[in-house]
Amino acid sequence: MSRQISLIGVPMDFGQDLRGVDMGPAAVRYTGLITRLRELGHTVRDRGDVPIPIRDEAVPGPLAGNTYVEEISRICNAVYTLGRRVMEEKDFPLFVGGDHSIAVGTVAAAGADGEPIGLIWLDAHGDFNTPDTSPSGNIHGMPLAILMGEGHPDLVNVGRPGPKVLPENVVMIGLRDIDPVEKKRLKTSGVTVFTMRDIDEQGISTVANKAVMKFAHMKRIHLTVDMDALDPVEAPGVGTPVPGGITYREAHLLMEILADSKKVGSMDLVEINPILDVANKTAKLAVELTLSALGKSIL
Ligand code: 4U7
Ligand code: MN
Ligand code: MN
Ligand code: MN
Repeated sequence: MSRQISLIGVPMDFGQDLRGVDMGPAAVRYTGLITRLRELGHTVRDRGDVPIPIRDEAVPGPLAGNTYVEEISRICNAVYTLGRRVMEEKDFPLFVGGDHSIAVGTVAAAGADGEPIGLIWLDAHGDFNTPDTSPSGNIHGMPLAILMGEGHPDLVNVGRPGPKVLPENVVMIGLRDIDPVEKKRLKTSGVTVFTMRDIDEQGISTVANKAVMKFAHMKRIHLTVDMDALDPVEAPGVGTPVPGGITYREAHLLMEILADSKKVGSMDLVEINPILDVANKTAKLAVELTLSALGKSIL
C-alpha cells in the first residue's frame, strides 16, 4: 500500500529534565528515513519542525518539577494544527519528537474528524500520572492521562476542549515501570495493558493480534512509539531506560502485524535522545521500526 507521508518534526524537550531529546528529529532525519520511505514506494514530504521556544529562555511553572505547561500547551496546539492540515490533505502524519508530551497534540489531531480512533501506546512506562500523582512533576509522564481528560486544563484542552480518547480504545504494550499511585489508577482505568510479563507469557504475536482485534470495528489506529519500550541494549538513547524491554525482533514483528492490519493512520516516534545514544543506534532502530510499520516486509 503506497501512501503519502508527511514528516513533522517536534524537537520539544519541555516534558522532562534531561537535555538532548530535542535532537530527536535531526537524529531520525540523518538515518535517511525520507529516502528509505520513498524506496518503499511512498510519497514523502518533510514539513520541517514545529517552532520550539529556547529552553533557557523559558520559566518553569509554579508546580513541582519541570512543568513547562504553558510552553507544552502552545507547542501541542501547533502540532495539532499542522497535524490536522496534513490529515485533511489525506497524508499520513509521522510525528518525530521530542519527548512524549507531544502526544497531547498528535493524538488530538489523529482523532479530530469525529471518527473514533484506536490508540496503541508502546512504552516502558504508564504515562498515566497527574500533577497530583507524579513523583517527578515531568509532563512526559502524564500524556495518556491528559488525553483521557485528566490534568492541567491547558493541556487537556489542546486542539479542542475535553478528552481525546476513551479508555476502551487504548492498548498499551511493553509496560514495566509504573509508579505506585499510577498503578492503581491504570488498573481501574479501563485501558488494556500488555505488560512485559504478558509479552513473555503469550508472545508478542498474540499480544499484537489481540491489539488489532480489539480495534476490529475501527477504521484507524494511532501508533505512539516511545523508544524506551525497547530494551536499553537495543535502544540506549533514551532518557528513562528500563531493563527487560521489548527486543529488536519482537518490535519488528509487532510493527509487521500492525502494518498487516492496514489501519495505522498516524504515528509518533518519541523520546530519542542522541546525546545518551551510541552512534545514533536508537534513531536507526526507530526508523527500521517505522519502515516495518509502513509496509516493509522480508519477502
Ligand atoms: B515517558 C515517571 F517517575 N513515571 O512520571 C514520571 F518514573 O514518556 C517516568 O514514558 C515517566 O518516557 C516516563 O516521571 C515518561 C517516573
Ligand atoms: Mn512515554
Ligand atoms: Mn517511556
Ligand atoms: Mn522517557
